[in-house]
Amino acid sequence: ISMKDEILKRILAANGEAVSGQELADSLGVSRTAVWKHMQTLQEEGYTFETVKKKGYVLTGVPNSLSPTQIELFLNTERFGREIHYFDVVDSTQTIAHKLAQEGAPHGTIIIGEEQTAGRGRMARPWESAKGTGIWMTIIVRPDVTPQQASSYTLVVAVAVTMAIKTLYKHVEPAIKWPNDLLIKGKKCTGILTEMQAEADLVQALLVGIGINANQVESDFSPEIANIATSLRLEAGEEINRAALVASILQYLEQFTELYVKEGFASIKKLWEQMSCTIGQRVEVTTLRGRFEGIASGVTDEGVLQLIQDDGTVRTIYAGDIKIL
Ligand code: BTX
Repeated sequence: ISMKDEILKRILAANGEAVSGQELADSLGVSRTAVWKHMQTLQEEGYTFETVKKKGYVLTGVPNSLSPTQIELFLNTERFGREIHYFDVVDSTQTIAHKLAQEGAPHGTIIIGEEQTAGRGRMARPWESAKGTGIWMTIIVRPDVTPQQASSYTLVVAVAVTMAIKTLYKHVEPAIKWPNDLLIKGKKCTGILTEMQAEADLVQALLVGIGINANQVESDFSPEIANIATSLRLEAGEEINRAALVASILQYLEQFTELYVKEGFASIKKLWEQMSCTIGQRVEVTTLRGRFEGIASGVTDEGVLQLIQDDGTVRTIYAGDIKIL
């Protein structure tokens, strides 16, 4: 931890009380001028301070940034988010995650970009990732499961993100659209993309991409998605603290991942079904094999969607896109 971060930690720990520059200098073994220079840098990063005469610095504002320092302020996990790779601009956090995972990055490593120039969804569809507005993050997860079992992990992630949003923003009600979207009042606020590095029967790593529209206003979305997308800020009516949300997601995801590895998706299925807006609905499913219509009746213990077609037969859907009719 750098001297600047150490100073920041102490000021944050003071919880709104003044911290004297002289005391900082003495206890850290540096000069007053050095402390003052670090304070300047912190201000350039977006922290704001008030100087109280004879008392010292009082923190009055933190930047809405996803820098490791910001996230660590809120982080309560053991392994998730304990290694953070943070970038201003990336093509896609997925690409970086693939490379880091191959190089042996530990379970729980996260990659965050303030902006993605080539953010992607499933089937190489583009994912809009404007600068500083959203959470564009990939988590490297190394669960002890088979590649076959891993296909339901996306649903586990959806539950964790939903829990985090509901905990921090009580009036926002996201609903999960099978398999990988969170909708608020029918509009998409979150997309999840899970990719895998595996050998025959062993998962090396899951690369869990999470894209959350946090602080966009309507004019931030391109015309292509303006009618189908929303942001948490638009729904909650307040500025979203992205670092706090990231920390909360990581905490829920760490818990649910442990449960999922021990007891399988079945242990999370009830929660998933409660949070889903898909089950019980008439839907149209587009898969690589064709288009099917029917009632989405539930998911199996493996996370596979069950569709009751009009002739009464049940079709199992492993992958596809759903339109709620
Ligand atoms: P998806 O294939 O389900 O959804 C992609 C579709 O969603 C697009 O075709 C477009 O219609 C719509 N869309 C694009 N951008 C947005 C947006 N910002 N908000 C709402 N709708 C949008 C969903 O794929 C999975 C997305 C994962 C994104 C994360 S971000 C971090 C990581 N890095 C990366 O490149 N992808 C993941």
